[in-house]
Amino acid sequence: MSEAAPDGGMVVALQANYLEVELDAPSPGTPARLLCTRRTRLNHRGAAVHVGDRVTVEAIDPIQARAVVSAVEPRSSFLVRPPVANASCVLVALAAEQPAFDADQASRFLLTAEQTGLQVQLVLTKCDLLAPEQQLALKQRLEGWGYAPVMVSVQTGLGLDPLRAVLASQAITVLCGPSGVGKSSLINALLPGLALRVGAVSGRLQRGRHTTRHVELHPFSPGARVADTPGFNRPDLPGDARNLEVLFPELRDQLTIHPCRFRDCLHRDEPGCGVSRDWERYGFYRGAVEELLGISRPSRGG
Ligand SMILES: Nc1nc2c(ncn2[C@@H]2O[C@H](COP(=O)(O)OP(=O)(O)OP(=O)(O)O)[C@@H](O)[C@H]2O)c(=O)[nH]1
Ligand SMILES: [Mg+2]
Ligand SMILES: [Zn+2]
Repeated sequence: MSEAAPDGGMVVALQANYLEVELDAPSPGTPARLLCTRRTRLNHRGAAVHVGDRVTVEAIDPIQARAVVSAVEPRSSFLVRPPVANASCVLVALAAEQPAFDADQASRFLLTAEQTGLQVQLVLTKCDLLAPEQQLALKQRLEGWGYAPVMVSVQTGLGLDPLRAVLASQAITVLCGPSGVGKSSLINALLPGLALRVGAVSGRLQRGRHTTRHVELHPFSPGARVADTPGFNRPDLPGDARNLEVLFPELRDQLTIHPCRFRDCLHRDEPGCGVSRDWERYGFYRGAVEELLGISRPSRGG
């Protein structure tokens, strides 16, 4: 990181047209958090500014706690949805129950997270709602997907210490997942005193109510922040069928041991394909490839 300057900071939240920026090293008398607009030049370039972006601010008004963002530094990573820049670790939160575990939805969240190229940690929430043998079965199932899920419950405190250790070791951890799985509840448990709003799940499908509306970074410990994000239910598949294989840890592992004959193999029925069909997400993988090929086929007359 560059040396702390009085005008360097990080975008910690977006509110309508304003950016909330936390200064690295505020001068005496300047509040640490400033409500900022952006220079028209930045708007014109169409350069969107996102939570997690490192920025330079000018025209600081210490009394009103206002300033203007004049420059955005290049990003080291970007999570597309929810949009978070410069995260170093992505926690994908999925409920063990309420809402019930949904493998298709889970995979879509995991693919979006894997696309960042960052460390992806799976977190299974509300484990207090499952009997110990059901917890174990779900854990083993996800190990088959190439993940080592942290099993958590804010009711019993299960798994909170390992998560604290993850958060403390990362500059920016982003917590994403479907609505109602307990992301805000988890951050509240990890950061007592924060009191983020949480909402009960409802209906036959026990869906969340989209309680969190904005991405926001919260300070966890010195140099470490955690982003709470709004839940949503069905992330899009990442854009390119050819790049899908690297987003499945269990497929990556197979390919390291038995590479296919052709480098552009899509592991469907190509000659010399060495990929086994005997893994839980093979059907999902194949469906995703076909969906993406269908979408990317040029439309007639278009
Ligand atoms: N039994 C149980 N319920 C939990 C747990 N964690 C959260 N909940 C409940 O789950 C519901 C949803 O929690 P939230 O924290 O609002 O969920 P969220 O993921 O932030 O939802 P969005 O903001 O809509 O994306 C609330 O009723 C919580 O009390 C848990 O560990 N066990
Ligand atoms: Mg929330
Ligand atoms: Zn293959």
